Amino acid sequence: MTYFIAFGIIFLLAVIVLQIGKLSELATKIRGEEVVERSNNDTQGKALLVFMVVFLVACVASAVHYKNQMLGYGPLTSASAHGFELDHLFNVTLFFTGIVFIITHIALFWYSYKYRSLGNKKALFFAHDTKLEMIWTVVPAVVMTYLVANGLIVWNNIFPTLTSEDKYLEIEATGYQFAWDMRYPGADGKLGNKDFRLIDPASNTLGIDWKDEASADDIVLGGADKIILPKDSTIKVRITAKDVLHSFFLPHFRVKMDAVPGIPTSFIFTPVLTTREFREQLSKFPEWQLPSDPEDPNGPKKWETFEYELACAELCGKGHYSMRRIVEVVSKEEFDTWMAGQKPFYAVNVRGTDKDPWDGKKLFPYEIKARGFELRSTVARFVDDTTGTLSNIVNLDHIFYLTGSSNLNSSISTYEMDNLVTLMGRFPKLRVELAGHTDNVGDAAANLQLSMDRATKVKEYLISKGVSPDRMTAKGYGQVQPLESNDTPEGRKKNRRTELRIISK
Ligand SMILES: [Cu+2]
Repeated sequence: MTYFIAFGIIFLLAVIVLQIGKLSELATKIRGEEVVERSNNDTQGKALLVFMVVFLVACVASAVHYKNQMLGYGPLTSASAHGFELDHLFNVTLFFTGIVFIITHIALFWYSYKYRSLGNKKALFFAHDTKLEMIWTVVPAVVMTYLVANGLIVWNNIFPTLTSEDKYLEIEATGYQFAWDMRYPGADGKLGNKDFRLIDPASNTLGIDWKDEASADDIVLGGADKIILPKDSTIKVRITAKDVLHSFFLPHFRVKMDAVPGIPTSFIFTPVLTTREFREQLSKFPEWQLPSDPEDPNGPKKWETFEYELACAELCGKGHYSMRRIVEVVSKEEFDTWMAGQKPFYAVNVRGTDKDPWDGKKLFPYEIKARGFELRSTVARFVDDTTGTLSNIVNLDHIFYLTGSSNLNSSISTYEMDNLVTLMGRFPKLRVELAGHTDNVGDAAANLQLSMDRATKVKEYLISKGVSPDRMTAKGYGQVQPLESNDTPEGRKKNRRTELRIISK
């Protein structure tokens, strides 16, 4: 309805303008053409002068009004180290172009007014003025040279070259229609290799090469997760794209770089304000005290709901807008805690599947470390326990045997047993029983013997590594103590196991 009324008003206004035009045409005929033309020139010249004043005042007023919502000023200072330099460059450029803007607009409208034709002046023939030409050539040339030189210096500063000695966190952003996949290097600090031929839409959208051991602990954050970054750490983002051009844009960090399929680009920056600190900075300005949802005046304020964001700055298709991601900057300690809680993509999605080049039989250094830590802390909890409620049994679920044999199957078993050796050294008073169990497949008596042989195998390994035989016994329980039902393959797999039973601590 509003649109209909607005359309009606515009239509009627058009009719009025048309009628006025017709009237002035008639007036011209009555009063004589020249007289009317001069009076029109006079009106137009004065109107242009009024327009100039209103326009320039509006420009300045809007700049003042919105100053606290512009990047690089007041609350929205740079959240990254290099951004301040960039903002300075921007402000210097704005200063010079602002002067030119005001001077040219004043000149444009002032001369239109001053030389409006009133019939009493003749145009001046003005061929040439060397001094004037020198001024309008030299002054812009000097200013431009200054701006360009400044720009080159800043460009060089914000694109440093990192050497292997520099400490930095290298992460990877892959843009595609229409999201970003982020990859973090995991505990080893290295991103694994990629090969586009390994891309599989179901199991490996980035084409990560699992044969590269550096890939094993890589963490992949899908489209909806927050991107977490540590404060005061140098971050190098490796930027790529899978389909069309995208652009990796972090406006609050003054980071922007094209993501080009086939040509990796990168950007190095250092966040200097956590999300919390940036919100505090915003909270000091009245514009950010308004409710973030205008419908809910008592709800959270704008500064409270502020988030850094990643956007795509290349119009890449109809879902372009949905490439927005929230970025959160936290302290280094919080970042490390967050990182420790992330599950490597390989461990969750690849290990043991038909895409796993290691056939599920490889533990990576970070996992061996983590497993050793897990074993030791479980035992430490038991040793320190005074309530007597904790179980004395630890399942050694990383020890595998060949089917029907006491021979060990994978190198993972060796790592698990090496961790046991460390454990026995760490807790010198510990006396343990190594308990073997089987599933119910086959003959019970044979299973009892097999479980005994398996437990003995582990004991012998520990003895060979220097653990005293007096501290360990090996015992086979056969198939009589299943953990789960033997009716399913998963259940049977769980029942075939070796346990560490703590006898005294
Ligand atoms: Cu895009």
